[in-house]
Amino acid sequence: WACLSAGLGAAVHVLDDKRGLGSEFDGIGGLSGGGATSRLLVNYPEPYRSQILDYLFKPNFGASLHILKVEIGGDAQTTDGTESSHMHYENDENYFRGYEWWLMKEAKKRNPNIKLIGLPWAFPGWIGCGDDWPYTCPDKTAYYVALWIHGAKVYHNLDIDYVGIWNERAYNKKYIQLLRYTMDKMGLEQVKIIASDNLWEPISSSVLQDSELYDVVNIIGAHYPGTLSSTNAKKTQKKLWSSEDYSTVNDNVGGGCWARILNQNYVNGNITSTIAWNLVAGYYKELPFGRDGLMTADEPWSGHYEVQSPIWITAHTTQFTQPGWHYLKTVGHLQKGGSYVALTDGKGNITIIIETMTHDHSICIRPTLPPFNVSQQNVTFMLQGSFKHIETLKVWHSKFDFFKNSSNFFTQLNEIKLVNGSFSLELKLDEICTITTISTGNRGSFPEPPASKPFPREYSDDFNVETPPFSEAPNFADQTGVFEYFINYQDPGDHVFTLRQVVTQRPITWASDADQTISIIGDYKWKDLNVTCDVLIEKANTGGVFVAGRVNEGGQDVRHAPGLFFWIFANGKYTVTNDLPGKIVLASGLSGTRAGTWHTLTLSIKDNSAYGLLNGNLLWNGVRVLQPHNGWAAIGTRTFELAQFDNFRVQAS
Ligand code: 147
Ligand code: CA
Repeated sequence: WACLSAGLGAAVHVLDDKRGLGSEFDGIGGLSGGGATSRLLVNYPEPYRSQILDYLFKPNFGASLHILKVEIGGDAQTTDGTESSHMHYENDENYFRGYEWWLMKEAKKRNPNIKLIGLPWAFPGWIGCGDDWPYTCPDKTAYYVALWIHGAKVYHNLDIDYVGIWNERAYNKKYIQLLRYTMDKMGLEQVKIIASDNLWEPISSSVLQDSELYDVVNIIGAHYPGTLSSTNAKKTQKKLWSSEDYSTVNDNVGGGCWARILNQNYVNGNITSTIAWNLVAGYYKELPFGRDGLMTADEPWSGHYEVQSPIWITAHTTQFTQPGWHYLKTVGHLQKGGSYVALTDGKGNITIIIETMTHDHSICIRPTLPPFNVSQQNVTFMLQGSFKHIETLKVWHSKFDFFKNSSNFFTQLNEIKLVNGSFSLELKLDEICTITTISTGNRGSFPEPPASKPFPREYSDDFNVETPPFSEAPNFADQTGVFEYFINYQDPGDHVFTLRQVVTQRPITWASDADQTISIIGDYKWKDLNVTCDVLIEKANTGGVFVAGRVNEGGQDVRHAPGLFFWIFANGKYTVTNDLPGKIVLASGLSGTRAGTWHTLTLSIKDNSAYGLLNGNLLWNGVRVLQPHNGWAAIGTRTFELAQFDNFRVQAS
């Protein structure tokens, strides 16, 4: 069927290195963060967690990624959750928060050559010197980012290769210069700067107009370029990267999108690296951009994960090329649609990747895909220059089938024997072929993972972990603020180990974080449930905490999340509200609650009625809940304030 040798009458494409090579190839990557996209991955039981990591990073196994890009956590909401900063406060430094350090180490364990990139989406509030802006005190911001890179080396022996400026937000010349200066002073001269992780403009014209800026920007990174780059971008002669791309549901159209842009970003845009948002969909599916990862791992409670087509599409390029290879000058479009690229290591190896994705089967989330046609065709490739005497080539093949469920991904076909340096192919629609001298290609596999299961209906956590592997408790997905394991050394015994909300000032945000903090957990489909939690308000007089059910929105939409929220305050009052902002009050009254003492809150919702207990006694009853009908359970605080939570328990029916 596929990639079969074809007869005469085929269009001829010459692959030649005699007149020099094209651009240097910089690799294919995945992005963890922007934000909290790997949140649920980290708590998978073994062996499943290692299997997922193997599918992503292990050379000659699955996606075998060349690049891992991570968010430099800024304590703020960055699409699907918040990621922790290494400096919550100005005098605070901790390089063991969150999971990106762990992820980078797992990637490096599998592939010591993987390139690492860090990029901030948000910053802790103190960075702004009183302004909601990271460039008021650019020296602070530069020092903060350089410390993250330095900490990666000192505490984790991780060499960060590239750093960005501020995801899809403003850049600032003085800041970029200061970042370069600060990194150099700290011995981080080898770290290259990507700017500006937005569009090709205005960074390209800035760099062209300003020789000082030109000198400190190493790579122009643009997002979702639709395979094109601008005239100015090319004029800079800098490397051009699609430093964030894809963001498409990982079904087969998502795989088709990825196949098309991996080739055509170079063919059309001279773009030499493409990075997928996101690496792995490890967040509750109902959060924004659900399943927009190269694969899915969002059920640590069952161990179930899914390896979708984008993993195997990635393998078509990554297993047969490396950063540092060069594209040939002879790449392009096929006569009847589709594209081909060819790359070489400069030592005689060649890898050719061909895709014939049709329009409707390769639509990405953005930008709009202009119409084009692809039809079945015969093509001939003629190898010249260093490749003239190659006798056989390996063939790896994928075929998308959108009609019957018979897609076929990343299978090895019979070798091609070249005749006078030529070979011909009969190309069908929606196919990917890799034709290569590299013989290490391999389709890795593991036994089927466990079946998918919903989040357990009965779930509890006492947070009694002396040396937790991560700073966050499993399955809690922070949506505003940061919730960390905490030890009360002074406590007589009941609440030594707790979970504490630690962000005390509104961050310099990337999304519209709520004015309250909130961490969600459980199953979005939950309707009727009891949530119980011991809570400690730490902020005297004005502090407050809540437990909630049916929390119906999260991620970058969390600010106005509907749900049923049971609040107690340090001023001795309680409220029951239908929303996180607390604008829709369903009940209120006196509770006698105060800061500095533990209280137990219980929220019970059944059908369209709810009641609340304080320390086991009925506080309010018969509150009518007309909507929402379902959602996650949650805990949180009234403002950016310290508070603790213990003995969390949920029973859903
Ligand atoms: C990107 C962000 O950088 C990611 O963190 C994630 O939110 C991703 C989801 O698709 O989107 O931000 C974009 C938001 C809007 C556009 C492009 C990127 N847009 O409208 O073109
Ligand atoms: Ca405890």
